[in-house]
Amino acid sequence: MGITDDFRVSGLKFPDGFVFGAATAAYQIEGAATEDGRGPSIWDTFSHVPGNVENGDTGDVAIDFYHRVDEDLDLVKSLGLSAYRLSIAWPRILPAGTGEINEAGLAFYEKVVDGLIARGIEPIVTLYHWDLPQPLEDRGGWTTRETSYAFAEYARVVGRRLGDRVAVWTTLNEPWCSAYLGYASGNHAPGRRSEIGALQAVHHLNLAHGLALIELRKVVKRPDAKFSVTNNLAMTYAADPANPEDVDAKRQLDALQNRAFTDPQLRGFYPHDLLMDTKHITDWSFVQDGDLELINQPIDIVGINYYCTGTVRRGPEHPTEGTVHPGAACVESVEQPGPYTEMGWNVAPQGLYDLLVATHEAYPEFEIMVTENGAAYRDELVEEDGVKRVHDPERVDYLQRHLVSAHRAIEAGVPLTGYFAWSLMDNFEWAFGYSKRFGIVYVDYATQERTKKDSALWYEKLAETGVIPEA
Ligand code: IFM
Repeated sequence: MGITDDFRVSGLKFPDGFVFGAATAAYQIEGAATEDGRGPSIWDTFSHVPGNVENGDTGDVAIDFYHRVDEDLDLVKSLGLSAYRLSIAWPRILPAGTGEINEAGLAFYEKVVDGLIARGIEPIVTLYHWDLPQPLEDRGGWTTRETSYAFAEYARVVGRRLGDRVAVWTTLNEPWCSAYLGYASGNHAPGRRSEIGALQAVHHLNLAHGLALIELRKVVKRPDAKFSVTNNLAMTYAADPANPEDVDAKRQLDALQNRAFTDPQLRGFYPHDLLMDTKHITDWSFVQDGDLELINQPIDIVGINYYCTGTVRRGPEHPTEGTVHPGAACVESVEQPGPYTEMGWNVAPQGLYDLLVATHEAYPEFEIMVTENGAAYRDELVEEDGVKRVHDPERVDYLQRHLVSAHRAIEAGVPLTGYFAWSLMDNFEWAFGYSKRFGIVYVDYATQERTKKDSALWYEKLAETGVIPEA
């Protein structure tokens, strides 16, 4: 599936009330890593180990959001966005992961949330976007159930403080990354390489999600608050749909990437094929009686982060030590047709449509939001007649095509109610450090000056009119 002009369309109108927002995450933007009582997270530890992050970059300062809240929220306001998706840093709230509460951390997020509300912007809060308190990792991290219970404690503390104001509570962001990149391939913090550890992490993240929802529902006071989880669901195709081996490779990856999360979260079971495909690694006895009922709590919104597609075929067995997916020894990825973004990810708007439709078909009762979508490109700041600008036509094109895709999904009956651009501003792109720019707003890392890129101006028009502008 290459790219065609089929998605280069303007003039389509989104339904009234459709949410146009932008997303960020705490460690990627805040900085102030040791200020006001914040404890260390696994990303502080990981990024300080030479060789883990490109250029030795860390989130110590990031884009200094911690000290620029008003300026940055004014920016969100000036873009006309009706919602802002942020994440809360667990180690700012409970520096040791459990126990003592850091009042300054709660006060900081209260300032952010109140600042949004004062500007007429809905706060959409994610509790876990990968910054696990280091003391919990030292006791086993996501390979132990203690971490799931610690997460519930943290959710209760935040929910008690902000539960009268937050519009949408999201438990986890992309547990696929936390489990497989964190514990199988080791590309992300905490940088472990253990197939069984990664599968334990899958389960304990799911358990954390359910336990947190139970606590949140006890303390959240805003009557119209909604509850959700965000998964980076993968849209994977079989290289040859007529070849049962390739179709089976796709099924296998779908179980590991998607259903390992959505089935327990939304249906209360682990897929039988997942358990069979991984039985040489574990008997899953870490799933205790009652866990699946705890995980399968009611939610309102299924959040989906989408960037690109994958295609797989059945291949010869390869070593799985250090690869991303435990138990997928005979699954081979096929190169995707371009164009590609700076991440090397293919631009595939049809994939977003297919994913939204497939998710809706599998889980029809849930409202869906695209909680992240966007692209990294090599942006350059230029000065024209004394005005700073960033011309990023490829990103405008990417956003237009994916919004057209989202619009088509709505027309096909998908209850899609919101779209969040990743990201509001350039920021710390995990193992890539500051080398990849995803923002619709450019950040000059030397001065921390923010400049709206052309894509921000384009998105602003969309937010204002609800109509997809010309690219
Ligand atoms: O930057 C990340 C974000 O933290 C999670 N989703 C994918 C983005 C781009 O890689």
